Amino acid sequence: MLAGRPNVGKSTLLNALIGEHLAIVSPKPQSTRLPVVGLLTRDDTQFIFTDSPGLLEPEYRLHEAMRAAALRAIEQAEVIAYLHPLAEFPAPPLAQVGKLDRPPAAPIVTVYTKADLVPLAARPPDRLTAVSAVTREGLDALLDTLRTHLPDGPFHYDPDEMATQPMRFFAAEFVREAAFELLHEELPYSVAVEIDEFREDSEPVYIRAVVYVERDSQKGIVIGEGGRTIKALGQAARAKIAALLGGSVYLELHVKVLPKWRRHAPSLKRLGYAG
Ligand SMILES: Nc1nc2c(ncn2[C@@H]2O[C@H](COP(=O)(O)OP(=O)(O)OP(=O)(O)O)[C@@H](O)[C@H]2O)c(=O)[nH]1
Ligand SMILES: [Mg+2]
Repeated sequence: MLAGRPNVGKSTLLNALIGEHLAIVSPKPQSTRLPVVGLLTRDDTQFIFTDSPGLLEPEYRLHEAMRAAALRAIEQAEVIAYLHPLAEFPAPPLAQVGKLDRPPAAPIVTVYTKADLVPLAARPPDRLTAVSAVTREGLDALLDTLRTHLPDGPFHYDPDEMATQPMRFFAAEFVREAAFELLHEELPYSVAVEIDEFREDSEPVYIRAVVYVERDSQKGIVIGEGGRTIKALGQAARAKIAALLGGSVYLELHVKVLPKWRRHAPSLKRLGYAG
C-alpha cells in the first residue's frame, strides 16, 4: 500500500505503476478520500496497490474517516511504500507522520517521490529509492524492491484486471477530480458526489450524478452563470469516465445542498466515506 502525508504523490504513483488513470490527482492536498486499489500483474508477481488518503491531523469528521481509512490500509498491508518528496529529504519516520500507536507490522519501504524536481547534483549521497511519475525514473527498481517483500501464492485477481472497484465509484471520483480542477480555493473540499443512476447497458452509458455542496451560496458558484461552470464540470468528468470505460458516456449532473456534510456522520455514511 502507498502511505504518506497529503500531496506527496501517492495517487500519481499508483497511476504510473499500473499505467492507467485510476486514482484522482490534484495539486491541492487531500484529494484522495477513500482507498483506491490498482492491480499490476507482471510475470509471476501480482501487485495489489492500495492508494490511501494522506495522513493528516483531523479537523472534522471527514478527516477522521480519511485517517481511519489510511490507518486500516497500513494495518492490512503486506508491505508499506511510505512516500515522501525527495526535495524534503530526509523523511521523518512513518510512525511519527501518522501518529501511529505502534509501529506497523508490515515492512516499510521509504520511497522518495518527485525526483524530477531535484537535480542529480543536489541529491543526497545515500542510496535511496527515488521515483518520478513524470520521467518514470525508479519505477522498475521500486517494483523489484516491493516484490522481495511479497508472499508466494496464487494470484488473487485475473491478470488482465487493473481495478477492483466498480465503475460507478470511478465515475463519482472523476466528477470530484473535475471539481478539484475547475473550482477554486476551498470549494472542492465541500464537494461530494453520489451516483444516482448508472446504466451500463445503454449506448452511450448513462450516468446521473448529484454534486453535493455544503451551502446554498456554493450551489450557485458550482452551477455558474447560465450553468456555465456545471457544464464545464460535466464535460471534463465525462471525458475522464469515457477514457476509463473505453466508450461514450452521457453524464447528467445535478447540484444539491447537503448542509455541512463533512461534519455530519450520517451524511458521511451515505456518501460512502464512513462506516
Ligand atoms: N513533478 C512531479 N510532480 C508530481 C509527481 N508525482 C506527483 N506530482 C504532483 O504532485 C501533486 C500531488 O499529487 P497526488 O498524486 O494527488 O498526491 P497524493 O499524495 O495522492 O495527495 P493526497 O491524495 O491529497 O494525499 C500533483 O500536482 C501531482 O501532479 C512527480 O513525480 N513529479
Ligand atoms: Mg491522493
